Amino acid sequence: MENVKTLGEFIIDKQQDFPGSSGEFSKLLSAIRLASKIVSNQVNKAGLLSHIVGAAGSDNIQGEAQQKLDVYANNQFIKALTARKVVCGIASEENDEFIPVDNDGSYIVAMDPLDGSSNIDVNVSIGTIFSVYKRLSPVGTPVTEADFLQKGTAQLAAGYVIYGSSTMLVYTTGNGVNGFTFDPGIGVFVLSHPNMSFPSRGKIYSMNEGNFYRSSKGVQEYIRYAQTIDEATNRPYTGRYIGSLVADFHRNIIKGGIYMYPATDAAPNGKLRLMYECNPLAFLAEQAGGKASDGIKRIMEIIPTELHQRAPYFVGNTDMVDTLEAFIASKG
Ligand code: P6P
Repeated sequence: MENVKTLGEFIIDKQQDFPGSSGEFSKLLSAIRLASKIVSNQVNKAGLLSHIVGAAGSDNIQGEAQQKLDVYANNQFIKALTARKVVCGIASEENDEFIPVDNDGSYIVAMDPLDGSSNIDVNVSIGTIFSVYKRLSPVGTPVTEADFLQKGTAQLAAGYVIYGSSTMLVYTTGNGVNGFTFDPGIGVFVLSHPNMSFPSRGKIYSMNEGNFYRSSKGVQEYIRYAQTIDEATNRPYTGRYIGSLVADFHRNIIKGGIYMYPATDAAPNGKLRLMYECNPLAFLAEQAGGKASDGIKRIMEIIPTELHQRAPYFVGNTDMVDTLEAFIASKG
């Protein structure tokens, strides 16, 4: 394969970005790579494997019916990360408590193993979202909750896997964003989207507009602004909402846009989880020249107090998030 760089080669090439890391970080990313391939294989058959698809009969901490593929994906990522002995603890949307792994591990992983899983049965793209931190407690001791409750600005790496028309792994270690497409014919992820960045301007807004009247006046005013005809400012924008965060985010980072999940009267802190949805995508967004906010401040500056805490979330082109924040500042 001339001139094709695989994810494995890329990880090794970039290893020098982690001085002092004796390849542990590369092992962690390789574990995520492996689990992504395994989950992709099952997701692509989801319509066929009745034993995989459909509610698992259990609920997660959010009280949401767990789809069997949720449970399967969760187990695969936990197993792959545990096997590499570089992770001391894992926080997952599917587990009420954090999972202690290996006292000698140096890293923490927070993840949503299969986001958007309510879309599995209707064949809509879904995704995995992950975030990596250095532990705060001493190596060799048991992991603590404080190891997880770090600001998003402390992330070492973040990324997502989108299981769509093709499976892609997109991640950053703080030196830009790179996308890799899985080639099932040879079983490797190949670099297909180097140095991803938002276009200079965006005109897609992604929000469940069923929440319009449940949202603040500032959010309502922004939606009306997006719908107003004004050719000089490229409006009306285009509404696109898949109902799968990773799919909406991935489209917007490529085409330009803003994803919005505001606080509503039904969800006063918003719906999305800070640790394993908002922060990892915020890291990617900022590395791609974009912005991520809770409507008032930088999302990665929020000091977490709970593992599964939620936050209002606006992420995408900087100019679009700035405009949204201005409406909230003036209208509440
Ligand atoms: P709603 C999926 O459950 C999810 O967490 C995101 O992937 C998605 O963007 C959002 O919730 C959809 O929520 O309330 O619009 O159905």
